[in-house]
Amino acid sequence: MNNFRIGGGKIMKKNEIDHLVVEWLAQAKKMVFSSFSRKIMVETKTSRNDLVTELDRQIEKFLVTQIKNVFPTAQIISEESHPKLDKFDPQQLLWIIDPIDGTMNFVKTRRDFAIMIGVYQNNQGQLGYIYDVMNDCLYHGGPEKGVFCNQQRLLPPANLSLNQGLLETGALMLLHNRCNLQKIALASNGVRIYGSAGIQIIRVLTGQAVGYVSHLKPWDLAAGRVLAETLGLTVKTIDGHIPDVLSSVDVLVASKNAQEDIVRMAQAPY
Ligand code: 2AM
Ligand code: CA
Repeated sequence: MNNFRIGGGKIMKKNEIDHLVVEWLAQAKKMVFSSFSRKIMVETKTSRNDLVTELDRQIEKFLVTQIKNVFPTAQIISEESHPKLDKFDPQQLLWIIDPIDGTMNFVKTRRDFAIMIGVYQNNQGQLGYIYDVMNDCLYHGGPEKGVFCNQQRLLPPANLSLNQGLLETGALMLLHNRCNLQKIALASNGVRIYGSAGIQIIRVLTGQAVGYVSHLKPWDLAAGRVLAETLGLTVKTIDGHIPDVLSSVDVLVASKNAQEDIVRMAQAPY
């Protein structure tokens, strides 16, 4: 679908929406860089390692305001202040935003974080954006146009098995051996952990890793899911089901062969 009803009887083409989002992300990047010259307020949320900063809130407010200006009827889910929808009409555009994915990395290292936006309609991913700000690489695309890193088109990664590639995951999930993950990790060529769903999904999109396993909330997955599915990767729950766009789940973004290996091993007795 290339035309979207945006409220007030108006229609907008998908590539016009795409241009707008790219412009907004360029402005968000400026906010990131200007934050480096001042002290940023950091607060904890559910635990001492679950952080939100003034910049998360500033970027979220900026993106939500821009979206609402252009799409008055848009449905928006965003991590810091709009984590749920009161009413949900699947036929209307749904915007899912993570203003900073990898906030701990932003605070501690000022790298390996991403700004992410996924646009959905009828439960189908339409457009996805993962902006690796510090490398100035915007991964963007959707089913019609394909997936790009800035202007460079990405080719679908090879369909490697688990034992032919690196596995991306989260430290806690691996330490606690959720879903048999230690055994799965040992069957791969090695494990990589970067503390950002967006940055780790990029590594699967670009064929640097064969899969990414994590417990993800809607805003952690929405953008990467559009891009991964467009490239022919699988996005499934760890028990092999199609994840609901609005649910928090143990999820796997992987090549088809690695996905089969991982689901089989996750279900094997411990
Ligand atoms: P976030 O920075 O947007 O919260 C590794 O920490 C990955 O898990 C990041 O993508 C992080 O995204 C996400 N995450 C989700 N819930 C988390 C939590 N409760 N604590 C820390 N990270 C969390
Ligand atoms: Ca976040």
